[in-house]
Amino acid sequence: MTTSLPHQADPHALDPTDGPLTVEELRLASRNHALPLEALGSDVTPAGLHYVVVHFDIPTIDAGQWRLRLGGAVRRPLELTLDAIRTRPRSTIPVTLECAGNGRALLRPRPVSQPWLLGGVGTAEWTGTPLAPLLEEAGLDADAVELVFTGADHGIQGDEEHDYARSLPVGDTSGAGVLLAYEMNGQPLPPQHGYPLRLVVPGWYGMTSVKWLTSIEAVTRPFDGFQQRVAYRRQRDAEDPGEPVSRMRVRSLLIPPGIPDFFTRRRVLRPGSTLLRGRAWSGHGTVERVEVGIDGQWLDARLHPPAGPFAWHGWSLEWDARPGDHELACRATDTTGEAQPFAQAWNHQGMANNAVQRLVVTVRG
Ligand SMILES: Nc1nc2c(c(=O)[nH]1)N[C@H]1C(S)=C(S)[C@@H](COP(=O)(O)O)O[C@H]1N2
Ligand SMILES: [Mo]
Repeated sequence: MTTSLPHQADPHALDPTDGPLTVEELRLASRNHALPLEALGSDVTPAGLHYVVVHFDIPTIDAGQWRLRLGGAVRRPLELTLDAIRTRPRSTIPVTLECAGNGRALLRPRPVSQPWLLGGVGTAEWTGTPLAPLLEEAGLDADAVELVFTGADHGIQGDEEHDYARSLPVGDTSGAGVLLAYEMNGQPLPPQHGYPLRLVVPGWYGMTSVKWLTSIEAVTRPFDGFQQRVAYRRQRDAEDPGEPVSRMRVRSLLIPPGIPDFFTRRRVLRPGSTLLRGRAWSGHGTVERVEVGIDGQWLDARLHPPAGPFAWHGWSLEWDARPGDHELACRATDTTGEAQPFAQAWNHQGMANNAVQRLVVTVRG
């Protein structure tokens, strides 16, 4: 089936061309690594291939001394050891997390921050205890509106010194799958992923899933910490208060087929039958369609069932590759009817860019 979706041949679509990267971007990029796109091949991403974002420094935490405090607007404040958390009801859930800044470096002009191309995403099996029963035990006050989750990491951003902290409306904290996680893929959390305990909020961009969790505080007014009030907003410019980002927009990615050139990463493949594969996810509803564009001709890919309700779908499409250069693209649509845009609306922080991925490959015999 061919549809009339636009074809924008742009062989340089993946090159951030808005000037050279700054040394600050290089420093961030070498700390915060991406998922190599070939790792989209597995349902569950090995921990070492999962993307990482750390705003400040990775804290060193002695799990024996560590405590989780649950307080604020609650009737029975709690203080829990890691052992106490580990003996609570336990669930394991595969969850796709994506950084809200994924795709930032593809915007022009390029917003200067962690310069993600496309790999700010991954799916891990998180094991932990569901948050909702713990909140019931603590007994939220009737006027609690949000929970504030605070991490042990501390630093300065936008001239404000703070602990990394994010809030979630009370209504979103009891969702199925909201976990206090102490294992990733069956192992204790690695230091960079939040050891000994992190929050995991399925469906939301990654900033919500606070790592190195030390406290949960129920508040009766919306939280106005830096990571809430200033960061993670879609703004026209620095002065615009903008809109907060929350759930992940529908997105799909293609595993670059064939073999890469070392330096340019340009792809080369042999002619003939080629299985194009990738992943698709959405924090709104679920993915119901993935189309693959081959030189502007769009075909429906086969959607594979996800490993769980909060994990990405696999997709695949058989392609008879003919010699020459070809532009490949993929585009997902979710059950709310949202589809990926062909070009992203620019915003100041480079948030929530879910534009269609494009890749030019060379087929040669
Ligand atoms: N305490 C703390 N939690 C944090 C962060 C952080 O810097 N500090 N980064 C957030 C962001 S922006 C993302 S995208 C995810 C990344 O999780 P990961 O590194 O396990 O992939 O963690 C979130 N939780
Ligand atoms: Mo992020």
